[in-house]
Amino acid sequence: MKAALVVVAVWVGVSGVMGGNPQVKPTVGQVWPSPQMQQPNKTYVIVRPETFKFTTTGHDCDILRNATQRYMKIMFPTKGSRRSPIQPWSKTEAFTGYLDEVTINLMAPCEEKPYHDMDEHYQIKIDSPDAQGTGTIMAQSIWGILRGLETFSQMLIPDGSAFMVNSTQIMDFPRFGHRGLMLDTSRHYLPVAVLKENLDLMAMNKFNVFHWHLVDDQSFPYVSTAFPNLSKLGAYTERHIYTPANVAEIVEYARLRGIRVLPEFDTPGHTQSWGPGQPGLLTPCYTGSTPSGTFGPINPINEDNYNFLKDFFTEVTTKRFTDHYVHLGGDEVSFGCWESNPNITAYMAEHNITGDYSKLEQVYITKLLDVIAHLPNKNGYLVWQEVFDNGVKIANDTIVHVWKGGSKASEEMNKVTKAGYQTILSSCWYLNYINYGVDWHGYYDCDPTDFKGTDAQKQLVLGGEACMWGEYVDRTNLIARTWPRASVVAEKLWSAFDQTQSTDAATPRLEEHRCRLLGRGYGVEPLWPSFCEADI
Ligand code: CP6
Repeated sequence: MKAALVVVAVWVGVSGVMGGNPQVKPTVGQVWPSPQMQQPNKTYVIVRPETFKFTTTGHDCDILRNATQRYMKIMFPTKGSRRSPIQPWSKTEAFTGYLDEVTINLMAPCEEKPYHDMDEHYQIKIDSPDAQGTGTIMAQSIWGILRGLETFSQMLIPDGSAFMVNSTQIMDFPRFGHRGLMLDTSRHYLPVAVLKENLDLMAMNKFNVFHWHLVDDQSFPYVSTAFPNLSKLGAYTERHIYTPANVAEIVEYARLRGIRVLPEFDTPGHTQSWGPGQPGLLTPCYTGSTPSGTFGPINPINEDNYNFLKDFFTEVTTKRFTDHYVHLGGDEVSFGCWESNPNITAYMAEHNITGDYSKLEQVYITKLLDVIAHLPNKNGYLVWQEVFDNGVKIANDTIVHVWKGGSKASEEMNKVTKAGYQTILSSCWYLNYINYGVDWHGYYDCDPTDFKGTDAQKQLVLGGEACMWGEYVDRTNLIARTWPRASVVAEKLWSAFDQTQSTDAATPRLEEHRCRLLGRGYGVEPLWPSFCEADI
């Protein structure tokens, strides 16, 4: 990482064009999210779909072969739209040759799966010393190559039956290591095909974490082999589920795109759907001295529950999901049911915490974290901010997920990092809120390091996530409501701080990006009154 940054600094010094006016026309061929450094050139090369190919000179692997095949189809679709630029192409530009081959140079062996803080640097050089253009995508890691391929695919400017590409140099890397998108598959079931479509779009926006909020109060679609009743009795139907094969399919689809799958199993609140399949798990609520038949959060005083959680999370982290991290939730625990239960009242008296229900929540979380600390794979974990807010003792390397406060989350970011915890931000990126009118400026004006704090504190900010909660979203509107609004967050998390300060500058590029995604066949919604050739 360090070495690469030194190279980068020298390179900026030479080019000195960074942060130039991103509104230069045409916007077609400009890359979203904006590369850290790009040196445009006056000359262009021509790419002919019939003759173009990717070759590899460095290391090779399944991820790379899959990616080059995928990008050939993305760049040169056999059916579907081949669109002309939004802005008329100026024929005065200089064409200096044909680019028939882009060489992919992966300089170190492939890594098997994506992980937090993986290297995503890459460089692209397009040149035309003579009539034959040359192109290379270079990186130290397969993840950088994937990002570079996406960038290259966006540089193609449709022109009749061929494409033009600027003879440019790009040196690029992400500003933040954690660039996530959260989807909720409990409020509404999302078919595997839609989740894959969403992963395609994530890759096209250089997101690298799919945070999968799998289960919640409304349904339990996740199939556990150790506890099959959870989904048998907790899913909407026996078809609205994610089998082990489905999960493997999603994890693999994401891996091939350099995307981690971060599963969330939110407890002790938001667990109504767990109840039917696991008797004794939830707290029985009482009316007076008799059980009312309704249930509350996980029952923290039933010791059997911790054995269940140990077996459940062992399966999740060893058999289904491959990421080092798991998200443990811990948000929005309501205390009413605990208050009504006489056994809980007695327990609290015994432990000298009478009346202090956040202390009881702490008892639960502390024991859960003890379970997690002893998992076979020694997984890391994230929690929603309440766990920190309520003063629960959490491990030093816990990642605190800040989601409250809308655009005023800076005080919380300050507190969390002052306490020495790593953090990711979502507060200002709740995509489930929608407005009439242009509603992405707020996402673009939000910055995860925009809080009072020392440099050391800012170093603890790993990035952020856009969240799409599922109460009003199912397969019919997921893609349109999420995209291209999530693209705005993607650029904030990838591109340099100085490049992402102006919504005006972003506007024509975002418009072009939306049209590009539409042209690739995704039902992404418009941002304002606009025209996109791919519309018809
Ligand atoms: N479900 C869970 C939710 C929300 C949260 N957790 C939520 C809260 C406020 C808004 C949207 C979603 N639906 N489990 C909060 C993290 Cl505005």
